[in-house]
Amino acid sequence: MKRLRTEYGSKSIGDIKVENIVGGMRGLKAMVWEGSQVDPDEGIRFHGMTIPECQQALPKGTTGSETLPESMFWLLLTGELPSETQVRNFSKDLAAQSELPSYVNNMLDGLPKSMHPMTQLSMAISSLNHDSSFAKQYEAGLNKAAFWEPTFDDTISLLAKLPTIVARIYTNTYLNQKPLGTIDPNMDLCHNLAKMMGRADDTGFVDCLRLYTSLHGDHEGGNLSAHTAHLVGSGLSDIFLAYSAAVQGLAGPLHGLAAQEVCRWIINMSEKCGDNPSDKDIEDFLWNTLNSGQVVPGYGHGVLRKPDPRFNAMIAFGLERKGISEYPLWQLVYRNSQIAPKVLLKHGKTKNPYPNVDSSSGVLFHYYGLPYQMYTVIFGFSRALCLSQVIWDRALGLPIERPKSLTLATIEKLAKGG
Ligand code: CMX
Repeated sequence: MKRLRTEYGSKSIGDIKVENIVGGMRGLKAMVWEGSQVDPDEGIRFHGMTIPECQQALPKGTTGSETLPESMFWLLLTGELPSETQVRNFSKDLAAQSELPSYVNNMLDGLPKSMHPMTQLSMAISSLNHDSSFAKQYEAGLNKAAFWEPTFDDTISLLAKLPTIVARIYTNTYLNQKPLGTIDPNMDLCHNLAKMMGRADDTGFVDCLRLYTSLHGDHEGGNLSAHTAHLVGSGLSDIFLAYSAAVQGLAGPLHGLAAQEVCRWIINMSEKCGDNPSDKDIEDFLWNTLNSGQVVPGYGHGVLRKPDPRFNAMIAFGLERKGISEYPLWQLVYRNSQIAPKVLLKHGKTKNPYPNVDSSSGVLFHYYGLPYQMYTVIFGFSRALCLSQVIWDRALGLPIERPKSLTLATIEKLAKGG
């Protein structure tokens, strides 16, 4: 980074158009992000590796056949593939830090069951700031060169505790009881999450969690949740504050909440059109949504211009499992993915008429019996993998983020050459 700064600091690698400014900063190259990069046609690469390459190369669990999010975090943070032994030890380190302080448990237990699980998630994460190693060391006078070290410790602590938080939100809200199992100190994050939800014996569910969590963790830096973590973190808020803000962003229906919205929308379709509707019925349902001024959830993307390879990976997971591929709602999702792009193209607004990551995930969780408001919470567990970048932000000493804003009148003046 030092070399880039000194040799190329004043070089231009693109210009800023008015459409970038008024168009949600689309396409503006404005951030350093090492772990992953998204190509509009090809989709995501994690340190240069495609999803199938990662699925092939990254260590899996001791049960099941899917990649562990621990492996993905290791790759994102270090740029290297971990060995199986390294991942097993990492899982054990995480399991050892999984217990929640009693104040977090008490707070979660006291929240109304009607409160959206995403609000509960964000509150629990934010409250962990009470024990932030970074916040404490900063207050005591921490050298800037060492910022990354307690940031790393806080990130590991958060990753370790997220399954415990998610399980407690689930059992409190939907089962009216405490988590159903305890952490197995020798098992991975997703196995332990399923165990605390009382579902460790369902290996399909555990594998679905592993695949989902590995793939949803990072999607370069500009997406709303990752960018929020990076932005809030740039002011040296600790990881818990930065990530709780990211989770608030993930809770928006145009971003992570789409996971639950897709499922609600597909259930509406099946209620209206039946389990086995004709292509025409599906088209009519799509037009009905569009003509009433709503978006088709699970379609479109700020960067991608082809079907999302994460969508393809989750669909492949369903196709390989007989029970899922025969599940009526899953079949609707699958058929809709072949019809919706044609309708959206005809509608002529969205730049990307293809399914995005949220299109297929919700219905898989529905198959495994999860209430739909939990889908984005699992997304929130996964997206924490992107905090690998905030550790790097601190190691690289990146400054507080502060882009320039302009009034409409100034933009017009500049555009006219004034
Ligand atoms: N259905 C209907 N209209 C859509 C659409 C969809 N799925 N996707 C985009 N459009 C519309 C936009 O609303 C916009 O309309 P206006 O010009 O009237 O404002 C127009 O098409 C152009 O939008 P775009 O440039 O193609 O898309 P954006 O980059 O602005 O937005 C996204 C991207 C994802 C917010 C948008 O495609 C969308 O709302 N999709 C549905 C919600 C969704 O699935 N979100 C999850 C995304 C993945 C994630 O972050 O988790």
